[in-house]
Amino acid sequence: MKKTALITGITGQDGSYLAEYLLELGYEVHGLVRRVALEQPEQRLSRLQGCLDRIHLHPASLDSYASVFHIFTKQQFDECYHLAAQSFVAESFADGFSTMATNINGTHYVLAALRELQPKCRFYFAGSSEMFGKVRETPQRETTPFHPRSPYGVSKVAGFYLALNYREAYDIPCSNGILFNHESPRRGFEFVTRKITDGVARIKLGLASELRLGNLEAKRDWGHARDYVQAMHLMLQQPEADDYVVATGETHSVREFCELAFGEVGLDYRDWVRKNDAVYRPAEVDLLIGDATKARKILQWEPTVNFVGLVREMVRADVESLTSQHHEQPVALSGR
Ligand code: NDP
Ligand code: GDR
Repeated sequence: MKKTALITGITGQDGSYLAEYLLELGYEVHGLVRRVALEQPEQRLSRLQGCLDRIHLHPASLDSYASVFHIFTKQQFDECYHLAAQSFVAESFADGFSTMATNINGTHYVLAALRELQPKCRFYFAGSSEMFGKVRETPQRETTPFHPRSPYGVSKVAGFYLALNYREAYDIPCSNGILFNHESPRRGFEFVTRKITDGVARIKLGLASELRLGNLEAKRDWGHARDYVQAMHLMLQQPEADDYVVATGETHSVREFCELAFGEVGLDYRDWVRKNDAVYRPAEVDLLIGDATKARKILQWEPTVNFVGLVREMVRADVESLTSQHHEQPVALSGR
């Protein structure tokens, strides 16, 4: 029988890849979207262009329990992937209150509605390596204690424990993914990887003369979003709900990302990257590297894109997209 899934945050990077993946698997796919997205589909539904005619969208907001509850009264779901969140860590320092409201209350609303109306529906919570923050051990795994370093991190720890509590108290099949950074050509422009690859493309095409960044020494375990949404799906196929770290097990600095990305178009990042003190964070997460042994063993999950492949795909996509907007001739890359 055809399975039915609800994705909150379907308009985001992960939501769009997950929607495509579930469609490929034969699912009926539904998405929770803010009403404004339906009014401005070209901008706000741009990541869903490839599958818009095959999915069902429901207007709602994580700020309103009634709107979330209403979706579960209209349609039965086998699986619910709760991806919607204020996901930008830096913004959570600027406005911790709205980040907490969206990420904690929003998660609680979805769980409460499920408990009331569809307690058998499998639930995925988008937990994050930011929960480890000031890391207590390296690499980080499911048993590593949390020490979040931002309002965003705190909100994800709360969401994680809400999901766990609904599993233990009400027997709702809730699984937590603890996903390390994952990127793609669909990454939002404010995140450092996309800011770099977009900056590289602009500089290469003569549209910008510098790229202003903050902490180049921060280290992250970067994977590809397409691989990571498959892990989300695998988690909800297990007989028992559980929590899993999803990571590549490799860590690289923002500086290394710059070096590779600029190198991809034959440039030296040291000639173009300038320091911007304004984007340093009040509390930084210096180093993240995940141990995904449990996911590899139980879910049989493996990442397929490595660091070099990820950087290359993102740079090429940005060069191509800006070239088609600004130039008629294709731009030669470094030839590597
Ligand atoms: P994005 O920022 O790309 O997408 C966030 C989504 O949440 C968007 O669809 C956005 O909708 C939606 N959203 C935000 N606020 C609300 C609201 N009030 N009501 C309804 N929808 C809302 O995030 P990603 O796809 O990168 O990440 C998906 C999830 O995974 C997030 O929860 C994130 O915190 C978490 N995560 C991400 C990681 C990563 O590296 N990408 C790593 C670990 C966890 P709109 O388009 O309308 O703004
Ligand atoms: P992160 O991603 O905070 O890890 O959260 P981001 O790309 O924003 O930052 C990564 C690291 O780069 C440093 N940095 C900069 N960051 C940004 N955004 N802009 C800059 O100019 C810049 N210069 C240096 C940051 O200080 C940081 O150390 C992402 C989000 O997707 C979360 O939702 C998710 O939970 C985590 O990844 C895992």
